[in-house]
Amino acid sequence: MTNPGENHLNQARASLQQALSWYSSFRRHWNYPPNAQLQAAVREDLQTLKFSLDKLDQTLIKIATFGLVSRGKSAVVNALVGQKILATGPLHGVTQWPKSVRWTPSSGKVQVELIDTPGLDEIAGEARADMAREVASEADLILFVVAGDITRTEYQALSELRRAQKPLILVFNKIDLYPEQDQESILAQLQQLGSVVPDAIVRVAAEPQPIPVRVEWPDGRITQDWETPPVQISELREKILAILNQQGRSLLALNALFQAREAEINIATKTLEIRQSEAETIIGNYAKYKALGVAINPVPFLDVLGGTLADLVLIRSLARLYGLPITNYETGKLWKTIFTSTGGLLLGEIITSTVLGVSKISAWTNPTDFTIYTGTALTQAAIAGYGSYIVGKATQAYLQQGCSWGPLGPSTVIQDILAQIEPDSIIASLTN
Ligand SMILES: Nc1nc2c(ncn2[C@@H]2O[C@H](COP(=O)(O)OP(=O)(O)OP(=O)(O)O)[C@@H](O)[C@H]2O)c(=O)[nH]1
Ligand SMILES: [Mg+2]
Repeated sequence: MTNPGENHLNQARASLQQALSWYSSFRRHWNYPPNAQLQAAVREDLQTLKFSLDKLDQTLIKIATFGLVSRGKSAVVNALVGQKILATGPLHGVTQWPKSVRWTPSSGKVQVELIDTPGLDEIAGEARADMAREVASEADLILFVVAGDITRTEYQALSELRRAQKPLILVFNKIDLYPEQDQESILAQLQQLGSVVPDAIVRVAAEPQPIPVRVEWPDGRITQDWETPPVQISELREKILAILNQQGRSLLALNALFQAREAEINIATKTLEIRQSEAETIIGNYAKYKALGVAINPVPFLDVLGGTLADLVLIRSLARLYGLPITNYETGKLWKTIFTSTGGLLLGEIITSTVLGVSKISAWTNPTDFTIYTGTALTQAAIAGYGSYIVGKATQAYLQQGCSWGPLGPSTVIQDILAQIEPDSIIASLTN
């Protein structure tokens, strides 16, 4: 049997390759002339897709620390590596910029890059939020470091990461400062948060501080000495290694897909934005021709058939304008809109012919009905035109979401992978 992780990597690779070939080459040869503004707007997103694909082949796992100032983020990295590489200290803001440390765990199968970050509350306002988002989106796994009860800022950051579906271990550091009983009650509170699975909360003492001890000498003298309690990091180290060995590949695959999903949605959104006025012209034209056709054509059945066909052609034209794929994502919804549009037309035909007592056919045969005919035709034309308009709008929404939800689309593959993951693992907690 093939390793599920290997499978997940392959699925992610296929998804990203499809996206890249679709957006970078296919779109260029599409019927519409390339739009320079659009190409510039999506360049970065295409880069993201490319980087994510490259990353899949490197099997280098990125683990980032995260948390407020002075929680011991840098100390946790040092303790994991077993060397004091990064500066630590009691002042807030010791770490000013993200720093990477290579870690080759003794089990040897995976390469890890540990990324230490500045405290979330260190860099001012917007810049802090941006940096946080950037590091988070790059990392495959996050070590969220707290040191006791959590603050509102910590809670908000945790919720944000959860929304972004980031695999995360909550590291409760500085346990040397708390007696066992206090540790237990803090732990219980952290478990109550609901932002992390209980299994993903680990207690550590990354850089325990010396404590005063009383020394009683045989001769009765009493002196005071300082002793440093032992570092406690092995539980965290083992947990990380277990995750990497069992699910490292799935983590890589998921992270690449999360990034691809964001990039693809960005591309679709920007495309829709930049092609907006062209789209409006197309929808407007379809609405006009459909209305005209319905007004002139006397046979109700043909109205409905022709109207539906016109809607389908409109969908194709919009997909073509945007260069976005027509997938099977929520096609049901789109069909429903088409039926509403057609149904409205049909209803319009029935009402106008019963209320006005005349159908368009009789107008063709009986000239006296002609004025009434004009009213009927106008009403139906208006309904038909409006129908095209709502189909056009529904198509835009459908195309925007569709690229990520189609076959091999990142959202589809993410859902697939998460469905296969063992139910009580840290990754599995991302599904809900
Ligand atoms: N008692 C105790 N102190 C710790 C522990 N880990 C770290 N510290 C201390 O907490 C202080 C902050 O540690 P850092 O590792 O610099 O914290 P940081 O989160 O990287 O802080 P910034 O870089 O400023 O955001 C230092 O004085 C550490 O010695 C621990 O397990 N126990
Ligand atoms: Mg630091």
